[in-house]
Amino acid sequence: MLNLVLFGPPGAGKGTQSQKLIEKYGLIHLSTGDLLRNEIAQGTILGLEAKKLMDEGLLVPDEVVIGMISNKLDANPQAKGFIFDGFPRTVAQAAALDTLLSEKNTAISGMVALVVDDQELENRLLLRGKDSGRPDDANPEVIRKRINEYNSKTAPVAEFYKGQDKFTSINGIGSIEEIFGSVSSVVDQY
Ligand code: B4P
Repeated sequence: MLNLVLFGPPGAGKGTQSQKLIEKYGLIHLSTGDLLRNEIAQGTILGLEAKKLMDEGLLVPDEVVIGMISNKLDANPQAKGFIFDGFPRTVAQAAALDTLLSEKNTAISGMVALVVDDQELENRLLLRGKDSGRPDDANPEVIRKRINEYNSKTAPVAEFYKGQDKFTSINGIGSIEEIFGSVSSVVDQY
């Protein structure tokens, strides 16, 4: 199986590149952000709890997102592989993902990190906020909080995969096609 973790700060292009990768490699896209927004749209209790945190730019609790990913892995037993987009976002989530995959006799093939500077991230998210309707994209203060959450809780996840020799970083600034070319050349080596 090909199991890819697409990594990077908010607005780095994870969702954008995932759409192209699922077409090219026939993988299942698991975005915890999309799964949470789906819960919010359906008005579930989980969604109501998550919304408070997401609107403030904070991460939702590990057990919530780990449970969602576990359900999705179980629901797709025939998958050729998965793209994990926006997950894992903490070292605890990364360790839980290793356990879930090893129970299915598989493992992460590699992590590709998209590197983008903070000013570019803020510009992209504010631009998307004009028509996304996402409260967490609308306010520069919330965007900075998301970037701070990334730096304190999510950035250490890169060390986790470096320790397993599964980490590659690429430049996330440039055209979407150029970046897709760089990501694909890494994935082709898995
Ligand atoms: P996510 O939905 O994962 O959102 P994101 O970090 O903003 O990244 P996204 O994938 O949407 O953006 P992209 O970079 O593609 O998370 C939202 C919230 O959910 C989190 O803050 C957290 O509260 C919660 N959450 C999610 N997962 C969690 C977890 N595992 N644990 C705890 N909490 C969790 O694109 C951004 C913009 O850039 C787009 O407008 C795009 O068009 C543009 N763009 C992309 N590539 C570009 C390029 N090359 N040049 C110019 N613009 C580009």
